[in-house]
Amino acid sequence: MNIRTVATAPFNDQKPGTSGLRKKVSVFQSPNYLENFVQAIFDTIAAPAGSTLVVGGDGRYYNREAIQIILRIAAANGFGKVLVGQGGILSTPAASCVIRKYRTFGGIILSASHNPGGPDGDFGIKYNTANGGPAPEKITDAIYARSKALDSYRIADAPGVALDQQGSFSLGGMAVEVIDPVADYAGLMESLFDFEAIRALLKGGFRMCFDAMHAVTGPYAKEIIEKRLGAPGGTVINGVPLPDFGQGHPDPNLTYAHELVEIMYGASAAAFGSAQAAPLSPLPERSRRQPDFGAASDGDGDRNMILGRHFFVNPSDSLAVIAANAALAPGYAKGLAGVARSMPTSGAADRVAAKLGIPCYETPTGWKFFGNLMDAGKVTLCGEESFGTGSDHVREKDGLWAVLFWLNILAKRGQSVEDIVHRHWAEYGRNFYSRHDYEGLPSDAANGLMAHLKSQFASLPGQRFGSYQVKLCDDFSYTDPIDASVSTGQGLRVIFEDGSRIVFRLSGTGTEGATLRIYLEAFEPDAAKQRRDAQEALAGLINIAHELSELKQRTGREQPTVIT
Ligand code: VG1
Ligand code: CO
Repeated sequence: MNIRTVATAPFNDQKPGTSGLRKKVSVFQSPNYLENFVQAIFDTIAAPAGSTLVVGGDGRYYNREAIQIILRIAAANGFGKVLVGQGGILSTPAASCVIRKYRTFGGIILSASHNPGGPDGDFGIKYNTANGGPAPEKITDAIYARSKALDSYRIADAPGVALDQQGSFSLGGMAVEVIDPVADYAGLMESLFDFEAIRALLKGGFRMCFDAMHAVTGPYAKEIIEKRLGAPGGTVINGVPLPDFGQGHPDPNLTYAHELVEIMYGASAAAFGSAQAAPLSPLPERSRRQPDFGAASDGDGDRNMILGRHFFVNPSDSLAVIAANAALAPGYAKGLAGVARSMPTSGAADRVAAKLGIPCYETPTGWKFFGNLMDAGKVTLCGEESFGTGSDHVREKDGLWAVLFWLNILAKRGQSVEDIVHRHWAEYGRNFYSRHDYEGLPSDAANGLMAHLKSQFASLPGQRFGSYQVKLCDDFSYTDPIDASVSTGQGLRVIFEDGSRIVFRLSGTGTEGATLRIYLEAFEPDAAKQRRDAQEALAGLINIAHELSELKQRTGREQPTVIT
């Protein structure tokens, strides 16, 4: 095999964010950009010669080209074998599953998740370790440091591998195995949930719709929901992964999954969710009677949105409902070791954990912080308010897993989605919750707003705003209970005497300007007051958030771009 060492100049902007390195496609296409980052990963992880790697992505534009480059660099860096999903496809949870099942050294996942794709869209790359989870900060920091010092990379001069055909191939002496991207994952799902009960539910007239948003979950959902569970053909919509996601924004929320929202809400959909809801098109034939259950997943298949008929399940509530009903699924019947949630996620899961007598951990935003807890056997379920739920079956959040968990619960309880959530609130109380995103802000304005908030922290405790009195404010910092690593600057918290909270954070996944996220939470124990609209219930906190942050003066915005 002919290996070339190519001289290169380091880039200074290859710092991984909340979930890997994400940039515009054009940035990744610029000479040596991808090559440098991949070499920085390989230099950092120092895999023994002959190690096996997993490579796959969400099918977005540049996925195939990037995989060919990565394969040639892997061959030149001494890897013995690479497992690649057919067509270059592996959803994020499926990649995690494959890394674990075949005990590989690690894996590279190509995705910018819910960010739009296409030549003008985003691309991303993320390294996962042998446990199947996103590399912890210790490693991503080291990759970044290496990327700033890199002066060459190694690449094999070899023709590309045909990715569309399963089988074993050779690339300059390194084995490349093109695998079925769905089979291992589907098998794992079948081992966790009561497929027979779900099959019976779907046979009995229960109707569902799954929106794959033209992204990676299409083939997975068709195999599992339509083929193995017997849902009628057409249950999965937008089920073919497209390089530009059909020019959509593959983010399963009320704003971007509007086709599903129209189906589930019918004509009243406009009243829900987004400040920017698209105008409704005439109802398609199939939505005359809305399905009982609706779900969507994101670009790389790790997020999920759960809907009932005319009903939205807040992701924080979804985690709590799954925790409370976990014993209904065979894979979780033996009980939960504990649960974990990201700091901005509502405390609904904490209440379930307290009742179950199990610990609940609060981590910074991003799935990489759950890995140590799961590896140590301290938690079984994890969740984030950003439509992410998962368990220790893999080390990534998992969209379809959450959908199947809900189907399992629905099959066993025989109640509607709405009923289950209402009963949950009546039992545990309701944590009213919402996140307001302000996208595309100038970075200076966003940083100034955060600094301004922080500057008030010393004087805020004790101050009253209407019925709310500030108890404490801080900049969230986390000490990992397993390896004692410390992560600072993870979000500004304003906590009130009654437990209500406002959290301010800047996104670490965007590629343009800054995105400010404002997370709002208020607890309502009184069942008679729980069925209000969340925005209405949180109106007081929203005003305080605007006042404290000088949002309008500093950004010129009054309305968020996305409300969830
Ligand atoms: C967002 C979410 C976070 C999630 C991350 C990756 O990060 O808030 O909860 O883990 O995306 O999800 P940020 O830094 O933009 O708030 V995914 O599905 O984009 O891999
Ligand atoms: Co994702």
